[in-house]
Amino acid sequence: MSDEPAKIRQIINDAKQIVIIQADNPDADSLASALALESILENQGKKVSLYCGVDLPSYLHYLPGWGRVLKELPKNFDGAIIVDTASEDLLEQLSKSGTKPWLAARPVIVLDHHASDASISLADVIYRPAAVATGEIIYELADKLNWQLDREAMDLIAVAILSDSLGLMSASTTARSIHIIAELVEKGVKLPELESARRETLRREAELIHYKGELLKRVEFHSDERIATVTIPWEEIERYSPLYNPPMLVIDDMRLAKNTEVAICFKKYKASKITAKIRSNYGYGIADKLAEHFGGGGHPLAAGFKITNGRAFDEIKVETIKIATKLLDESEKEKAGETI
Ligand SMILES: [Mn+2]
Repeated sequence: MSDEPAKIRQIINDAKQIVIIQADNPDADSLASALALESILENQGKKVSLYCGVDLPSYLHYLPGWGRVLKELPKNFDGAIIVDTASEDLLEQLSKSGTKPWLAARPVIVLDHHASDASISLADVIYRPAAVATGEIIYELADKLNWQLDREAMDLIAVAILSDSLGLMSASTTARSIHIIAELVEKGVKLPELESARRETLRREAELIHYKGELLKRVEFHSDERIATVTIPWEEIERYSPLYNPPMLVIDDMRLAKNTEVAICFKKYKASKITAKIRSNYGYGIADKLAEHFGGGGHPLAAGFKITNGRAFDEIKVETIKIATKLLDESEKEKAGETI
């Protein structure tokens, strides 16, 4: 057994009250992983609480148990597990609320599957094996550490894996991810039930249907239509974000245009904060390099960056398109080279 699982076992064995922490960008993998761990550890007689510094988006409310996630870090715990991130930037709310020192004083485990060098300084164990989802890591850990999985935990792990792997179709899905889903089905998980619950989440408030149309009308194409951009101003972030994250309404449609390989959604916040969400089509994986140019990061097909140094939006946008064009040119040249 590599070192980390043994250390994780030790910390869990010694702890009586464990808090499970999600980053400030919760998604189906982080929430389902947190709830699966809650079920697993409670069955071991632990007292478990769940924390996330921001409100869980309403599209996650189909997962039973989301309502137990607290927005304030509970005071009493003697062990913590941070799921689905190893980046301190994504735990800003803990810093803001002044509760971060509580973590520094207790053993902290990080379970994450994102390829990055980020590391949380206050973590005692960072366990980051190659996996398509944090749910996959929990399944493998349960096997190594002899944790019992009940049906609830198995359902949640399946939800986590299927969500982050885009239904087992993403680039980082491995044969092992598919095997795990097969094993879960053998043990009684019913995928059609999970899928029907998830499909309920695709239903949107009626006003979002109109808003999506507005956003699609505002999409701009650049560099021979290879790049599509859309910009979401603060008023729209404020109005629609509680219902749904605006870029996610359109980013996949944007790169369905025939010549488009990269879609970029800018968000303009108050106080000159700007964020960009980048999605590349398969075969044109430049998203991470584009994000890194601006100090951000991610995967080749999905990445993002944040600007807070007051640079003007128009300048950022022009530079983004310029760098994206250069990266696409390079990747096309590489491909041409390969076929010679
Ligand atoms: Mn994840």
